[in-house]
Amino acid sequence: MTGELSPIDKAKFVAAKRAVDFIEDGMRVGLGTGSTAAWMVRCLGDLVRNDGLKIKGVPTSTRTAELARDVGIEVVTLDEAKWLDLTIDGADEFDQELNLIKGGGGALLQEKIVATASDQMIVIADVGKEVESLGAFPLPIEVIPFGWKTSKSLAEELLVSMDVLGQDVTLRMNDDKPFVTDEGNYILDLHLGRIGNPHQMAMVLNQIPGVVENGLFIDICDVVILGYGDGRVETR
Ligand code: ABF
Repeated sequence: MTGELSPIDKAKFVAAKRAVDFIEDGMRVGLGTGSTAAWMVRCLGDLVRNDGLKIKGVPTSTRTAELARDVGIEVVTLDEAKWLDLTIDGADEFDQELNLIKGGGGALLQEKIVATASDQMIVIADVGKEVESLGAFPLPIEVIPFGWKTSKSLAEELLVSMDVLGQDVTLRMNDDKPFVTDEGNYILDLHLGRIGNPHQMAMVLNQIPGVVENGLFIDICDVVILGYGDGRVETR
């Protein structure tokens, strides 16, 4: 499955492989999105096909649903599963308190709903995702297409009122068109540099009319499994 991997892919793979050790027979498991989560889905598929592991997977995107089915995982909706034992997902950044920025892949809304409906959330990441403070990675917010320019202006005003300097808000594009999420929404990326108070930021952003959700995951992640390019794995 792995062949000769680049150091970054090896880091993602070893973190993913360690994370599937936490999955037990009969569990209902949230399946994250992104290249690291894709390794986890492939590793889990191996366990299902080769070791007869029986689980139900709840994917966080159409991409992950397709991959999960391809590798033999039984896919159910969150409403069918009702509650999950465990979610394993990637992240764009995590800090010492295990707060996260997610949504670089555009699936933050389903990812947050699924992670919140889980007894435990494990994040798998390569070592480059660990930061002292969140914000170097642009913070995504998902907005409904209606009036998105107004939502963008309100987000800009909010950042000024919070004394966030050097802020810049951009509409995420895909070729020449706005990027559209699985829910048919747009993504605004907030280029903040540093987020001084992630708790406050997460709360106030969701007060803007038109904002469906933001990519700050506060007090949701329980464990981070960190992979290194030389194959080492650490837990935070
Ligand atoms: C998902 O995939 C997202 O929340 C995050 O934006 C992204 C991480 O991607 P990768 O694992 O490819 O770095 O987990």
